Amino acid sequence: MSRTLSKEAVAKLAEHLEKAELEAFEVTKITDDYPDMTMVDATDVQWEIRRRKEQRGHKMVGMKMGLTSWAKMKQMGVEKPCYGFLADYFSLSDNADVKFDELIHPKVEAELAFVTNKPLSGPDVTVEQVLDATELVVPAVEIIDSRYKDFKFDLVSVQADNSSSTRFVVGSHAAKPEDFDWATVGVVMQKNGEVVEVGAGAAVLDHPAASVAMLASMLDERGESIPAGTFIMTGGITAAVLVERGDSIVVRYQDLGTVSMRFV
Ligand code: OOG
Ligand code: MG
Repeated sequence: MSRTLSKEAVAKLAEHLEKAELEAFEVTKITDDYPDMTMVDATDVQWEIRRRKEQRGHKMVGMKMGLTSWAKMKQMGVEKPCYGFLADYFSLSDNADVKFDELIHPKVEAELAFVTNKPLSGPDVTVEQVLDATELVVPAVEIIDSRYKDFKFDLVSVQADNSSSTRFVVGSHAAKPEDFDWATVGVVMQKNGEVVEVGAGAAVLDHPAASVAMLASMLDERGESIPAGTFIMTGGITAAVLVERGDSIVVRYQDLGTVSMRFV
């Protein structure tokens, strides 16, 4: 797959999408104006958004995979995963008040996150290799907020928009990779006390560690890899749940505690 966008177009699209993120307004999906854009172009735009944040002094604190479960792919009408970066200010503490005004139309997702202790690189990383390179697995809830009108996009548009990344909350219970069978760990999401989604780790590519392996392979296409010490969110286990101001979310993880937040 090759590039179709000029450097100027990449810079312009990155500025456009980042402004929409920072000022919380929705935009039309960028493939409407650039129908020939490829995933390589989209990833160029995403890396340019990342460069802009780093230039302003933000630190990168991890990576995320998106659309790694059938529930999510079906919900969004997309058939392949995407990825994104996590900047320092995306991270909120457990029980946080999430400021609704800073967001457009947020949704929440129950995920598992892996923290690596060895580098992972190349197109053929296995689940076993990921587990061997994992220091900890932690429950994490992602708040996504597509900058696109009505949350409607294609894979190219969403990859350029840093895969809808906006905030995340990490739980306080961490486990060793060998402590649980990550495919069968259950999650229950409650909104305002009512169960709205349930699922298990295997919803993500049969095993959430497979999502880390897929990230290594997607990064490898650009000559990049996953360094030791990387925090990686592996993708929503269930469909994402739309929230409104005033909603409170609790996600219960089997034997791994809860992660909560309130939208204010
Ligand atoms: C894209 C991001 C999806 C996940 O965990 O599947 C994602 C979107 O649905 O807006 O983060
Ligand atoms: Mg997610």
